[in-house]
Amino acid sequence: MHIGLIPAVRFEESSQRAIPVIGLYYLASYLEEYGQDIRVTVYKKPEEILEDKPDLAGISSVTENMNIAVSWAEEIKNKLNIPLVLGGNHISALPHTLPQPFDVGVIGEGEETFLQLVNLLQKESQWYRKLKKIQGICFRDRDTGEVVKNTARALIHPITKIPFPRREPSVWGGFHYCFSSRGCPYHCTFCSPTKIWKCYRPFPADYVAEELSQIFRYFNPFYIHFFDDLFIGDRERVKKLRHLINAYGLNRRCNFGGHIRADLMDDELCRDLRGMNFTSGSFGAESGSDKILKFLKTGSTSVEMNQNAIDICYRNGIQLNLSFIIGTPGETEEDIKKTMDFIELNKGKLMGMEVFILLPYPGTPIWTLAKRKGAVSDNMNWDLFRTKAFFSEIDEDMDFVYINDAMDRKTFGKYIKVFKEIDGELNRNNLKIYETIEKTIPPGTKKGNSLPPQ
Ligand code: B12
Ligand code: SF4
Repeated sequence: MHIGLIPAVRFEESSQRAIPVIGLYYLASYLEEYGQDIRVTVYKKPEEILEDKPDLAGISSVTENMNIAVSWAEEIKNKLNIPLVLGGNHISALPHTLPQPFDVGVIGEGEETFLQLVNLLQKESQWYRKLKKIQGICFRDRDTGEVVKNTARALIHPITKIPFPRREPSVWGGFHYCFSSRGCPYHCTFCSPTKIWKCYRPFPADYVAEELSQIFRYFNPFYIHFFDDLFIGDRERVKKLRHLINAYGLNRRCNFGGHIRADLMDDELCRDLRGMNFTSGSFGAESGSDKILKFLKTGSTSVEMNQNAIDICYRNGIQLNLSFIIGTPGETEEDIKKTMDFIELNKGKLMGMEVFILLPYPGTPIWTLAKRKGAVSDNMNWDLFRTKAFFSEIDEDMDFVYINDAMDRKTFGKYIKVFKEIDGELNRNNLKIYETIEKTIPPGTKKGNSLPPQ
């Protein structure tokens, strides 16, 4: 069976098209490892699917790209009439909203569920009558037209059962990243991935070191990014990984970076990180106001902890990129000014920063709050979740879901303008980063099924 996978992206945004969506390459390697007679192609453009005519198409989508996912699905259904599956953060949070013309939605961790689904399709011509048997999906009942949500599937155990994601030279040329864990043990009120991953599951250090070595054999990069929600959630593992990275000699060949947490940082951890040549970290400082931080991070961090972490990283030579959130419910001008002061105070110690407007992503406590206010609904226009990857590109009059009653939208627009300037000043060199990544991808096969040499 030939399966075509594609991420729903906005092609006009370089930040969306430049970095391969690794989840689809995990699905590809899992299906090819554990399935039979399955071939998976990851496509970039829907036209490639129409031309290639796979037996099934799967689309991955985040909330802001759902309108794109639906329009591609409609075109594929009309022209090829093949089964269509939707996966990713959005449908995992709102499975009962599975839009037409998708047949099935995969909720949460996708590998095992998708394999079971594909096995069913391979065996049964009337597969749509047997979907009730597959845990972890939602589907449209063909008789009633209703969306049915099945019982949840347990997370894959042991996690080492998951093969490394497929890495194709035609798409993996520019920027190298991996996941050394899935999930996060914290429960920030705005965070949507926790819904998918439920708990923190680190891959063992030897698994991670092996994956890093594979990346080296294939690409010999000078930097590898751990895109984990939280790279440092298990300190013992950091120590083991430091040891293995040194034993493999990888620390002499490349730098590493990834997401950390302010409350977990101390000198000893920094020494272990530096010991593996982990030289750049990022964490969500979110706000300079303790009141807002308490609301966003359920009391797990404070302004003092953030300051402490900045100072520890600075003196240990770990370069920091901090992210901030504005537009939180209850945020007053006084709160937002505290964030500006915090940035001003620390800008000399930062490598860069990111600013985000608080969006009430489905599945989060903030979504529930926004729903109570009537600001969002299950069948709303998902384009209203659209902002920009780079804050300095945001238009202050842009239409998006705004849920802060403590500041009117016009005044907030004024602060968007101010933060654009702050962001521009701190990130002067970062704006073109995705264009640069894209240009370094070597020209390769159009459909990219070939693997690099072992
Ligand atoms: C790495 C990353 C990026 C990278 C790479 C792009 C990518 N999507 O991989 C970059 C920086 C480019 C990026 C950009 C964006 N991102 Co981003 N990103 C992430 C991050 C940190 C990890 C994603 C990941 O690879 N996870 C690991 C893989 C294994 O998991 P997965 O993708 O969820 O896939 C699994 C399942 O979901 C499922 N699955 C997924 N798709 C499908 C499809 C099918 C058919 C099936 C069967 C199963 C299935 O199976 C997979 C394996 O288990 C997440 C946070 C997170 N932890 O999820 C945010 C996250 C996904 N991003 C987010 C956003 C908003 C964006 C942007 C819109 C930002 C912007 N304004 O430009 C763009 C959109 C880009 C896009 N391609 O859609 C949000 C989405 C929230 C939401 N509900 O919509 C997240 C959750 C972060 C957050 N703010 O909460 N992102
Ligand atoms: S620490 Fe980061 S990944 Fe974890 S719940 Fe908070 S925002 Fe999400």
